[in-house]
Amino acid sequence: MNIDTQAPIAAKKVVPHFFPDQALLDIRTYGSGHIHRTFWVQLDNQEQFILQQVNTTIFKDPLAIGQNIFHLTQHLKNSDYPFALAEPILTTDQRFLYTDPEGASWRIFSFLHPTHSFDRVAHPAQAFAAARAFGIFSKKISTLSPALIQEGIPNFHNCKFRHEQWQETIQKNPQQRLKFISKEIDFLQEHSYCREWRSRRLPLKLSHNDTKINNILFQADGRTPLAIIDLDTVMLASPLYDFGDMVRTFTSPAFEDAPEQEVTMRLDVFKALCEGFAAGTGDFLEASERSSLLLGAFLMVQVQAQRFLNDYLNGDVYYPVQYSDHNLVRGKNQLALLKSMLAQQREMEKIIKLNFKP
Ligand code: ADP
Ligand code: GN1
Ligand code: MG
Repeated sequence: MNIDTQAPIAAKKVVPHFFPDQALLDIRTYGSGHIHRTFWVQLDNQEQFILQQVNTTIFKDPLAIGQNIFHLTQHLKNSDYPFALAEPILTTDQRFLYTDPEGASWRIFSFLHPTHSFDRVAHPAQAFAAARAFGIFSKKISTLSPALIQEGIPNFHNCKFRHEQWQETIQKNPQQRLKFISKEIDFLQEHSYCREWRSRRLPLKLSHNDTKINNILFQADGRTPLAIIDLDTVMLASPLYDFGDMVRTFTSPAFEDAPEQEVTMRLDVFKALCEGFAAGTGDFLEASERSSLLLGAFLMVQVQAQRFLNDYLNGDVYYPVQYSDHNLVRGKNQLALLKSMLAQQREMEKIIKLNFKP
């Protein structure tokens, strides 16, 4: 037995509720997602799985997201979908979740391997392939009835809600950290895209809503996408949030928590991203959406800066941190990206027009 001591005892106790006839051979913490606690497990018969403790502070109804994932995977399996799917594995009593005696919710997925996930984009070809894959995903899930999907997190990409949350935190200043971010607050005051965004009243479609580069699994070559994962946030929203979140996480050469000096918006990666998303979505985007892509990108970066800084002000209760200023560094990183985008917005607009005909 080769068991990671970092893995909590609770995680080890979960496995028999899914696989009563198999002993646990190995368990290790896995991946770099911010939300759930993810483990890789191997059973005595050598089979491997992904075990997750669902973050129920954030996803208050874990069963609802389990049902969503079931509907999504069933639908995609019947839709000529070209990528693999992380299949939910049921408990011995045929449930999506096992709730342990402490009330924690656990789920298991098939382990997709060999796969590689990246926390930053290495080159334009990777951006093209990932954006095309997310585009295909959007198009394929658009034929699933939205009535089957429950809202995992209310107001998730509602920028008005995020703005109000931000104003309230600034006013309360619960950790007395406001004095450290006055420049950032001023910048965000002057660069808010929410009003303009809301005035466009764009259509709502089932969307992924968390198109970070590490939510797509690749072959070792880093160019061939194998699977889109992390389907917890799929819900009705504008597909431009997906475009915007790709711009946010693909175009910077630096990790999301790298110092701001390392951040820049790489235009060649942006171009490849646009080409890939256009190739994947085909005629899926409407004219009103095609003309709002740039705004969507600015909005997503602005809101993510606000979300990190909001968490910093709140004392780091949402995003896990490794040191006390971690969320501040992340927030500054996003603002540096926004500044680099502002400096290149004409070129970005030209690239969008070339790829998404008005
Ligand atoms: P979070 O919501 O915390 O980001 P994810 O579902 O994205 O959780 O999982 C975290 C990481 O674990 C992913 O970025 C990926 O590297 C890895 N991972 C998750 N599910 C699978 C799977 N079925 N097969 C292989 N790797 C996976
Ligand atoms: C979280 O779960 P993960 O790590 O893929 C967050 C996203 C943020 C992102 C920032 C449910 O994504 O919205 O954009 O961190 N997911 C949730 O890195 O809040
Ligand atoms: Mg994730």
